Amino acid sequence: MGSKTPTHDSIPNNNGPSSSTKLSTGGEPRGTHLCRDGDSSLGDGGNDDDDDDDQRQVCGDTQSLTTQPTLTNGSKRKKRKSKKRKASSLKQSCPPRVPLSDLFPAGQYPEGEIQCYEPNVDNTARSTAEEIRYLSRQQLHGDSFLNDYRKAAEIHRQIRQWTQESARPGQTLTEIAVGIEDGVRALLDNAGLEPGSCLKSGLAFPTGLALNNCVAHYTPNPGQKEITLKASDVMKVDFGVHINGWIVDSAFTMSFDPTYDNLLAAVKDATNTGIKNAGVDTRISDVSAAIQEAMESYEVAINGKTLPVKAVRNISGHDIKQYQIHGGKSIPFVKNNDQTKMEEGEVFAIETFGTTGRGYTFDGDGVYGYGKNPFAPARVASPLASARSLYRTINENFGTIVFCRRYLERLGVERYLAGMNNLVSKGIVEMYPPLMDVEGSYSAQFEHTILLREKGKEVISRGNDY
Ligand SMILES: [Co+2]
Repeated sequence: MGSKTPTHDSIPNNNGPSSSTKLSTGGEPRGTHLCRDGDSSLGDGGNDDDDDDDQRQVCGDTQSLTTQPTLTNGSKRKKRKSKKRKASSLKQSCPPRVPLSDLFPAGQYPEGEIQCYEPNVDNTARSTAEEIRYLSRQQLHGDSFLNDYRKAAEIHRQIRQWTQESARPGQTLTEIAVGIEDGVRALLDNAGLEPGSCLKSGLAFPTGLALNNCVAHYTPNPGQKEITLKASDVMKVDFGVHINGWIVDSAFTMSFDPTYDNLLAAVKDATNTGIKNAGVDTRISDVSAAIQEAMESYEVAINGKTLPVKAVRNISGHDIKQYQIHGGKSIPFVKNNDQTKMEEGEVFAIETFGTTGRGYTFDGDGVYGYGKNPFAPARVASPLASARSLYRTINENFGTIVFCRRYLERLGVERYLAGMNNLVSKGIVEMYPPLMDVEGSYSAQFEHTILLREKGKEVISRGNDY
């Protein structure tokens, strides 16, 4: 999930030179794969059959940035789960419904990609204030914290792999979103229907399925006109998994037409460049500049017209705090003078958005989701009974986790719109609208969550796909 940033009017609109050397990377994931089992990473390696080796993808693999991640092209054979397999060689089902704790009976989840900090980074000199903040983030060294975080990341990998294989033109966005959400809940082994259970684990924000010139923050709402995915659409898929409020925020882009391969490649490159440049004591402005340079070295030809890929100016990457998707630090995708540094123990969502449009978003019609203001009082004094009861529901089930109307309605909440509008008007709940670029433009997004650990950064959501 991206965060909106203040305007940087002083930033020159530099589209950068085009590069023909980068045109080969390409546009994965484009979803050319059949749904299959035998695709999850396994606690024991799971080499029980040899006839499906050609189609196995181990999600937990670490991935070098210099290697182009490629998903294996699926063969048309569809495997069925064999009953004679031992419990320890259990495979993820299709659609994914096997709890992750069953796939990893030892309870240890795979680590993400570990990247060393750049050697020129001096992370010995910490100011006193930074030191104090660092000590308050000691949880990054706790075993259960890290293991839970890795579990959420593995769930993200398995669900997105299934999404890349199964999401197809002709499906409605509701089908795709609900498929992702049902999968996440099943793998967490938490349906999230009991009071308070969504706070233990669950979806960390509304599943984003933003098409084309809708850059970010679109999710289908109940009772509204269905959108059907088309073969010409560029779809950003942005979903989050949390355990105990610690959020894996990761996103990718799907297209079904090679026209957009360069757009996707530009944004994937920009995000990986941001990850590479992130580090303890790194100035955020340096990360932003590197991101912009990578992104704007690409161009894309659409309908015979060559267009520069622009970095979107008013959305940012962000740090993540417990139960808080946007912790307060922003990483723009364009050059800036922010002297803020990244610090040890922090968690960042490194994401970038590129567009063929203006590169500046405006609010679209409708609602993406709602999030409680972290500084809101425990109780509200509203004359509206529906606002008071809705606020109790929000506190009990979401706290400061951003949610959408579908998440509310599956809890059985009805007739909440007047109450919600009341809470929004009081500033107790923030409403998030869709973020749009100009009509006819196309945009893409890639995003990973990284942990700035003592010895290196862990790209916890890294997979074979991106
Ligand atoms: Co995000």
